[in-house]
Amino acid sequence: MISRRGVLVAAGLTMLPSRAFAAPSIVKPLPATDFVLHGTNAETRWEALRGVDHLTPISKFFVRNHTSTPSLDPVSWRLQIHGSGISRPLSLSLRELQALPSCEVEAVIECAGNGRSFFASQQGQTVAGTPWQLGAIGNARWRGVSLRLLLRLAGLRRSAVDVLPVGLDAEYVTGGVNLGRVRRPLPVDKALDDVLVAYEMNGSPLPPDHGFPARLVVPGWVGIASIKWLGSLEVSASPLHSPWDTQYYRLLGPTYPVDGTVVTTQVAKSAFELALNATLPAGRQVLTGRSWSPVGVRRVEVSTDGRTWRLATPVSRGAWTRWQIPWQATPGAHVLRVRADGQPESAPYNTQGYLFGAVVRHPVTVV
Ligand SMILES: Nc1nc2c(c(=O)[nH]1)N[C@H]1C(S)=C(S)[C@@H](COP(=O)(O)O)O[C@H]1N2
Ligand SMILES: [Mo]
Repeated sequence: MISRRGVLVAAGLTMLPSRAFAAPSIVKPLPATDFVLHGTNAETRWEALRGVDHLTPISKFFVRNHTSTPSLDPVSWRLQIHGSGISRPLSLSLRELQALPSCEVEAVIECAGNGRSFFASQQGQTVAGTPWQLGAIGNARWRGVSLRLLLRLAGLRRSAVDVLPVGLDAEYVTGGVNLGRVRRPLPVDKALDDVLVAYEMNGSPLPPDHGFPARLVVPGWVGIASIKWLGSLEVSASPLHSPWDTQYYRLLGPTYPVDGTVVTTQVAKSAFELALNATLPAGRQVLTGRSWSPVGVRRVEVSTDGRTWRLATPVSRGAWTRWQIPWQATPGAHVLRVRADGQPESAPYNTQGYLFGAVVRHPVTVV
């Protein structure tokens, strides 16, 4: 039998223990060609998606962990559904969950802070949080049970207002304060709309880093809504809160009410499948990229000259749109821009740098 190492050597891959690539909080390998590490998180490099099909492969999907990926036993795991908003508390094993009617959705998971670094680099504004470029997003096909069905099975009451999904990862301690398990209330209206309790990602069992054995997938909403390593759902007849809706994931700043406003849905964004400051050869290029918005993308425009905009051609459509556009590249420094459906020139400032939906200036050098 050939060892894994032997296979990798035979495949011409230089051997470094995979630990050398891994952030200690993340299980899967994180090769530097695919990821930029930020503490406990790993950002997908856009240049690593060039030539990649419509869905983000699990191996290239960004990871956002408040602490670390837990190791959960699928045999003893249970999903508990309880609270004043239901009449029949449920405790489901993974087998029981998988035996229920399932459905599949294609949805992006995107961090609310995706693009945050551009508040500083484009708008000169200081904001708190992980300085993501545009790689805190991935698109997958998820299979699982609709949350609507689970809530009906649990005897959802008319009086129910909020659902609080709670993760089984470690309690989150920051600045010496223990904020408890990662959890964030979801209004019952959204819970009954298109939310999934997913146990498969791109046809495989959910991988450890993405929520094994089950996670919420909340299409169109900021990533924090899609709680990983789901352990329980509290359904309540009175409003529920957690630090993830009172302290984080609120738009705070001079143009907002004192308590801020809660962040729910995402905004449109676009990215080239190129590194910032990439070097390209002169001549005819095909620029490629992807644009996405919770309401779908109709029109993508690209500017290569700092003045005029040309329509890009869609390559595939779904939870995001892949597109391409030819470009006759001349030697020198250029700034590329792309916008979907009227993305604005600037993003409204908020202290935690959420929802950066402005057009990103993408510098490249042609030689
Ligand atoms: N239990 C739990 N769920 C979580 C998180 C977490 O740290 N713990 N991070 C959230 C955030 S902020 C985001 S952006 C997404 C990221 O999902 P991914 O790591 O599968 O890409 O998961 C969300 N769900
Ligand atoms: Mo996030």
